[in-house]
Amino acid sequence: MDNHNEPHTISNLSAGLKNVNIDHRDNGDINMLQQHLSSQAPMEQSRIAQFFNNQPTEGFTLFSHRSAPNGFKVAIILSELDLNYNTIFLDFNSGEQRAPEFVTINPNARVPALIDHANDNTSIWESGAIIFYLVSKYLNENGECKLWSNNLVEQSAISSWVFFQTSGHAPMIGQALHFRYFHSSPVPSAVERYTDEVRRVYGVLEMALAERREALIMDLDVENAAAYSAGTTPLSQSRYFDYPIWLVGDRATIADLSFVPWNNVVDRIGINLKNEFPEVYKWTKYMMRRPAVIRALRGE
Ligand SMILES: N[C@@H](CCC(=O)N[C@@H](CS)C(=O)NCC(=O)O)C(=O)O
Repeated sequence: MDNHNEPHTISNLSAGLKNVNIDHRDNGDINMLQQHLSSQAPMEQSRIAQFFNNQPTEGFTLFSHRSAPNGFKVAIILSELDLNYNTIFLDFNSGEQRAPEFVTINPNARVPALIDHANDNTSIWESGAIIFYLVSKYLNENGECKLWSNNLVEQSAISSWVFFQTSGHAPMIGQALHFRYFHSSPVPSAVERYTDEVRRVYGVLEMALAERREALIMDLDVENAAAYSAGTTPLSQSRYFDYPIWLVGDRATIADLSFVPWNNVVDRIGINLKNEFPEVYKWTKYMMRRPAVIRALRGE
């Protein structure tokens, strides 16, 4: 008995396909269709297809979006390394991120993606992978890279922070923003869960930076170190209390810079870095003042 309530199975599908009959009598129609199509004016190519048909031969192309922190994360690294790059800001409203040509370079249909034209148009996707590609290439070509390291132990410490940024920091802020502003119906528990998780992540950063601050003060403010250790003088009185500190080593690396664009948007989920996470706030301010960061965030 034919039961219409049964879910459709593969055998329903193959039975249906058996009814599709392609024989020589259909060829006349196909020929007519082909003639009709070839008489039409050529279809206008999308700007994405045009780009892929005629790619530059040097420099990098960054695919990004005007309000995508993950895209600006990569722009900051390109800019800091003074690399020659051009940005194509995709239009999400018209679905450019799903253009077939773009999906061939990023199967996840998201920004950022990067093409290295000088390296056979090698394409890289996922912001973390792109950042590691850029600094590794730079290190190979120049023997050193100020944003990375040639020391294995330092490399692993830097990598931990970058992975933490891409897997713990960015997605939690993204979800908090989504449930606060874009979800189809209010879900207060989701807003609370993701905002709390973002606060937890900033707690981890604040603690790490505070430890770096203490180590720096003990190192540089030698004459007062004993008073700080004894707790008779608070660290905040040190002249090094506002001195720049970094997550790894004594300079800004990709560990630090990868956090900048997302730090810039957390006020929108009700987090006040200045009041709640003062070391994170000072650290972000230092990075936001760097000329290369300013240029990248302006989309220059
Ligand atoms: N894990 C990815 C996340 C990429 C991602 O989610 N990008 C967003 C913009 S920040 C996007 O392309 N959204 C477009 C869409 O959802 O269709 C990365 O770090 O590259």
